[in-house]
Amino acid sequence: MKTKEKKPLPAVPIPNLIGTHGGDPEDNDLREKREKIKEMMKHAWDNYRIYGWGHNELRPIARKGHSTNIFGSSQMGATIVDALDTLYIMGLHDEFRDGQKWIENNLDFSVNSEVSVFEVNIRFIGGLLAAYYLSGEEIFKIKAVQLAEKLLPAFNTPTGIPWAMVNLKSGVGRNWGWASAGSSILAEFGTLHMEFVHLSYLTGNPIYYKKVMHIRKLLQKMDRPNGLYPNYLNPRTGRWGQYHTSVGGLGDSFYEYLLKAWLMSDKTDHEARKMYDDAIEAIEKHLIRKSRGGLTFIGEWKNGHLEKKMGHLACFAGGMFVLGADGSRMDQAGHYLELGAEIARTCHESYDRTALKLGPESFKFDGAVEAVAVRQAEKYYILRPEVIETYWYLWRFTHDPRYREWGWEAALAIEKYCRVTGGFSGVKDVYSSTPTHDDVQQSFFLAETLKYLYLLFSSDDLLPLDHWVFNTEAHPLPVLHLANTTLSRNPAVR
Ligand code: DMJ
Repeated sequence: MKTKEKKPLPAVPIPNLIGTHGGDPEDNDLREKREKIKEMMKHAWDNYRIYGWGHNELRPIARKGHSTNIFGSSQMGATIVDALDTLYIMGLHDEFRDGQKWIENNLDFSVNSEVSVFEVNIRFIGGLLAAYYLSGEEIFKIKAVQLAEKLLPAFNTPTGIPWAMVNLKSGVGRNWGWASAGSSILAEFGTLHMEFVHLSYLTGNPIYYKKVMHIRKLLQKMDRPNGLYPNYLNPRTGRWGQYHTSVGGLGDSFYEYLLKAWLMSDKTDHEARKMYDDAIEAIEKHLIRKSRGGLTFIGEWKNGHLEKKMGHLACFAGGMFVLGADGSRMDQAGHYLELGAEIARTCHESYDRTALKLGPESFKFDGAVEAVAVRQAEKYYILRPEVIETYWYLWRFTHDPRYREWGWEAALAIEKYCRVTGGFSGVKDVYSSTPTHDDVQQSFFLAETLKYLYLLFSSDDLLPLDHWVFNTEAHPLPVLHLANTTLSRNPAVR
C-alpha cells in the first residue's frame, strides 16, 4: 500500500453502534431458514471467489468474470465491496477478511476508466462506509474517501448537478447518450446524499455535504409540473427534460433518500422530510391507482398521461411508505402502513402469477391484465431485491407472518430456478417453466437480496431501524445525531 493511502483521517466520534451482530431467531424453523440463506450466500461468494475474483461480477455458467459499463473498464471487485457487510452480519468472518485483503492490496481508483457516479456511490462508497462502521477497520474509510475525491469532478457543471459518468483519472464527465436532451437522471444525482453526509462527517471536510445540499437547494427552487419531479434535468441549462415521473427506475431512490436523509439526521432534517411529504402527496394523487381487481399499483406519468405499468424497481416503495409512516403529515401513519401493505400485496401477486414464482421486470394493469408482464422484453428476473426489501420492512413494522411466508416463497424460487453449480443466475422469462439463464450473478444479489432475506429471518435486534438507515444498495449507515444544517456539533468540522 502506498504511504499516501495511509494518511490518517481526523478522529470523529463514532455513533453508538447497536445491533451489529447476532439476531438469532427465536425458533428452530426460523433458524433453519436463516441458515439456508447463509448457505446461499456462501454458494454465491465461494463461486465468485473461485471464478470471478477481482472482476466486478460473475458469470456463473461460463464460470468467469463479468462486468458492465456502469463499473467502467477496470476490475474493481464490485461484488467484493458490495458483499462485505452481508458477510459481516452473517458471521462469515474468513470470507470478510479475504475481501478486506483484496481491497487493501488491489482496489485502486487511479485508473483510466469511466464509471457511473451513482452506481459507484451506492455500491462502493456505501459498501465501504458500511464495512467501516461495522468492523471499525480504517482501510474501508480511507478507500471510501479516496474514491469520493475521484467523483468530485463530476460536479463541475454549469449548475452543479453532476454528470452521470466520470473518468476516474481525467475527471472528465458526461451524460448517458440515451437520456432525454443531454439530461442527468433524478435517481442518480438525487441518490448521493446519505453517503456524502457521512463522508463529511468522517473526514471533517464539508465539501461533500455542500455538493449534495447544493443539489437540494436547486431542486427546491424549480417549478414542478403537478407537484411532480420529472426524471430528467439538464446539468448545463438547469431545465427539466422530458416530463416523465416514476417511482421505479430513473426516479426511485431520489424519494427514498429524501426520507432517509431525515431518518439519518435523527429526524432533525425537516427540510428533507417536507420535500419527501410533498413529493409523495403528488405521487399518490397522480400515479397511484387501484386496478379493477383491487390491486394498488404505482404507474408512470408521461407528458400528462398515466401509463398503467409498474416496474419491479417500484416495488421498493412499499417498504419506503411504511418506513416513512411515523412522522407523516397530519399523522397519517395508518394510511401509509396500509399503502405499503397494498404495494407489497400487488408485488407479491406479480410473483405469484408466474410459472417460476419470481417477479417480472415490469408488469401491466390493462383491462383483464393485472400484475402480469405483456412484452417478452419485460419478463426477465435478474435477482433483484425490491420485493423482498418491502417484505422485510413490512415484517419489521407489522410482524404479520405473511411477509416471512412470502419471503420464503421467493427464497425457494431463487434456489430452485436461479441456482446453478457455479453460483446464481437471473432468468429470461418467469412465465416459462423451463427457465433460460442470463448467466449473470449481479453484485446486488449479495448486497441486497440475500441480506434482506437474512434479516427477514433474524430477530429485530440485528441492525435495528432506529439506529441504522440502509442506503439504496442495502448498506447500513448509522443514524447521525447532529444538526443537519451545519454539522457544527462534529468537532472535526470546526
Ligand atoms: C440496486 O442497485 C439499487 O437498489 C438501486 O437503487 C436500484 N436497483 C438495484 C437493484 O435492483
